Amino acid sequence: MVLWCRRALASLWQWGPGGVRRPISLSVGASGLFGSGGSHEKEKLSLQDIAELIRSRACQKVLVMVGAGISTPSGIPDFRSPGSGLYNNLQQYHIPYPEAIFELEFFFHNPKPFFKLAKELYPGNYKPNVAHYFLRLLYDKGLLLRLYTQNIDGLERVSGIHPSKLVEAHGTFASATCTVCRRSFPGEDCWADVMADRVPCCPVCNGVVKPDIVFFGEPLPQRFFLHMADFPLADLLLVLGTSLEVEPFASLSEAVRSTVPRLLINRDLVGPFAWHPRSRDVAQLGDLVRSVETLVGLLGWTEELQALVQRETGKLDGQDR
Ligand code: CNA
Repeated sequence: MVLWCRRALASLWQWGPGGVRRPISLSVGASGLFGSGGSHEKEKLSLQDIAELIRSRACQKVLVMVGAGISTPSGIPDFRSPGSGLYNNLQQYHIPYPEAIFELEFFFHNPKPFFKLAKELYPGNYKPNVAHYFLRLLYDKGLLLRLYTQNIDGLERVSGIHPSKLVEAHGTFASATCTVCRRSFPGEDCWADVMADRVPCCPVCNGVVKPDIVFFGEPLPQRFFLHMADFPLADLLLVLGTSLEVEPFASLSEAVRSTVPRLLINRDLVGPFAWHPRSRDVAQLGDLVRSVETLVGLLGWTEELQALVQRETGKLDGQDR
């Protein structure tokens, strides 16, 4: 299973209605192609219903899929947000087209643009925000079946979610591999070079050492295959901050059973929520932090979340000093 981007399809929706919008909640599943959910078929859910399913523990196997949009409130630009996204700000990298920065062929031709971006995204530069800590609360309460992330910033780990509950589907900076002799290195071995704007090289064969970030055309990590066990088990799917344009990750959102409620928290309606809606889909559109705070309010977890954010941010600030 290799990584690829729906570039052709992407153009159909990625520049949809933009700008700042108030969060709104929609039931999007009028006639789901995959929504053969028997008695659930006509039942429309709201954000409040989703909160009640979690709060009452009617749903205890919550799967979460996230993308770059959960980290923009931490200050890390996503790919596709018009204006602020990396794809609109790549002039500084001198690349022929945006995806080139994550393409192997281009990397072998010129690895410098990727390492310039890597320097920006390297773990340690940013802190988790309320969205990460909301997911941490799900984990603390024993409700998180697994968190599938496309992000390479490592903020899910930093928020305190145990790695066994994570699938870092697009890889990690925690390790790196020589592109010539395939020797593996701890990620921190590259750190000094990346920070000094040098391309890290293998001490044995002098090949370029690439952090284990999955590029387009590369296979996904073995842990990605956990989806085959996880998705049939899930009783609720939360999808946060992703355009659902990168495959095979995007298609996971269709791998839960057709009766399982799916909640999208994102600025825009994306992926199957737009073009394969199911009857039990809910979309909370608008600013992600406000949407998460609304959900957390409905759950009655606001004070707990605030205390967690304060405690964990304090710990991280202490490490900075
Ligand atoms: P994307 O395609 O850029 O989509 C992000 C989505 O989040 C878009 O639909 C945005 O509208 C939405 N969004 C962004 N900020 C907010 C906000 N504040 N409130 C509400 N919605 C918001 O990113 P995807 O993750 O879908 O694409 C997958 C790529 C992006 C993966 O391969 C990642 O490795 C890659 N990426 C990761 C990071 C990171 O690790 N933080 C940063 C940039 C890109």
